[in-house]
Amino acid sequence: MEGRPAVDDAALEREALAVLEANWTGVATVPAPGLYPHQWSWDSAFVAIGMARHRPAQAAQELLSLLEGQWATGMVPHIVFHTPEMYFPGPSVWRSQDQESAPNSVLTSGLTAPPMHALAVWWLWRHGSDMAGFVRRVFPALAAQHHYLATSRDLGGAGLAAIVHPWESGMDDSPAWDEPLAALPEIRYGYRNVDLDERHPDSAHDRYVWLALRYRNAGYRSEYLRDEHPFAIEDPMFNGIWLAACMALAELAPVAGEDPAPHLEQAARIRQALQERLWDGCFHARDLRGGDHLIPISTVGSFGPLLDPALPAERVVSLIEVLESARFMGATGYPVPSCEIRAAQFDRTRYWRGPSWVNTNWLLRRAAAVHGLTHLTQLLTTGTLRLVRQAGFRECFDPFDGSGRGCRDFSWSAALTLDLLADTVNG
Ligand code: 2M8
Repeated sequence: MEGRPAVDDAALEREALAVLEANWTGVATVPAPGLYPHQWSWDSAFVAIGMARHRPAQAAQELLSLLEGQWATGMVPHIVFHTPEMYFPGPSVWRSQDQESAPNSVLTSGLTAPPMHALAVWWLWRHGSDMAGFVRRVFPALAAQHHYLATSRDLGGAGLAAIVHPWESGMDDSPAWDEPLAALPEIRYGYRNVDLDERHPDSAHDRYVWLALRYRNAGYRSEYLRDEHPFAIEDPMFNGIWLAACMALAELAPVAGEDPAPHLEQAARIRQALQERLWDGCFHARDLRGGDHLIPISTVGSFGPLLDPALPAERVVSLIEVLESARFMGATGYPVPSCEIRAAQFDRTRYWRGPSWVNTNWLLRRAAAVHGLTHLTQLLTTGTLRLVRQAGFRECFDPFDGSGRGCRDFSWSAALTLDLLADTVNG
């Protein structure tokens, strides 16, 4: 389905629902037909958020299907393979079936992804109806996911979760990972995914695969991650999302008959560590390996901690200044470039190195709303809707001219459009 410009909100909503219907497999929603034929973790959370007001039962099923792939360690994998559809790196790379803690019913990857899921369940509870039973059912899984992050991923020992692969950030090719990737050995496997080739800087994809294989060969052990794995980064977006997810769990706890206190305490630990470890005038990712330092580039991920309603007011002001400045959305026609535009690595055409994405726009809009920044909230809503109206539900967009890039009929672009439209309608 090509992105026809939808003139009115009702038409846009119908088109979004049609895309999601086409991408629904009966079990879960694929991110896009063809290139992404399985279930991706944070994609499913965004789909559930968008479907919350329209098809809450399907949104709940989406999350249950994803959680079917959760490991006994609590780890929620970044891909769940419900079908034998070809994809690289697929089950033969991850070999989840060889892991005692991996589920028997589905094959999965061995990495995780930004923990959006408690926030998605909270969204469903808030906007769907009759969700208390669903909340009670998934609460233990979400708590286990957070426990896994707090125990197996606190590689810096200060309360933040570290990502151990660029894929875990969801912002795979972000320039923030260039330097830590460049410190890895030069790898040439020779096998390439032609569809992905144009996206990745030279040899990056081989390094991605190499990192994944090292982790797999170490049996996905947390001791290996702590002591040996050569890529470990505290990312402000991943941790900002985790903090918001902890707050969501705390609000859901009474519905599930659980104590909110541990989740609020977890959120407070993340909050403190974000301030102490990732702030230097803006939030930056910390490389725990290359001499333990902050990576000096601002990306859309730098704004993740804005999702925290308790972020100190002066930090909110500084971050919003950067976001609205000519470094980010102040100089582009459309919100929000994935990398600051004055950086040498900025590239308006390359996936996660410049283009605007609907999911990060949605997250920043949520952050703006949480801080009562009405004007910015509206700007992000209308700017994002303008992108999809003009270019369709593309994977990402040129932040200067709004033209679409990457896949067409991309699920989270369609789903989050539904959420933006609902909020527009309801004021
Ligand atoms: C992209 O990630 C996959 C690897 O997992 C890829 O590069 O092929 C990212 O944009 C990620 O955030 C997203 O979840 C995934 C599926 O949409 O695609």
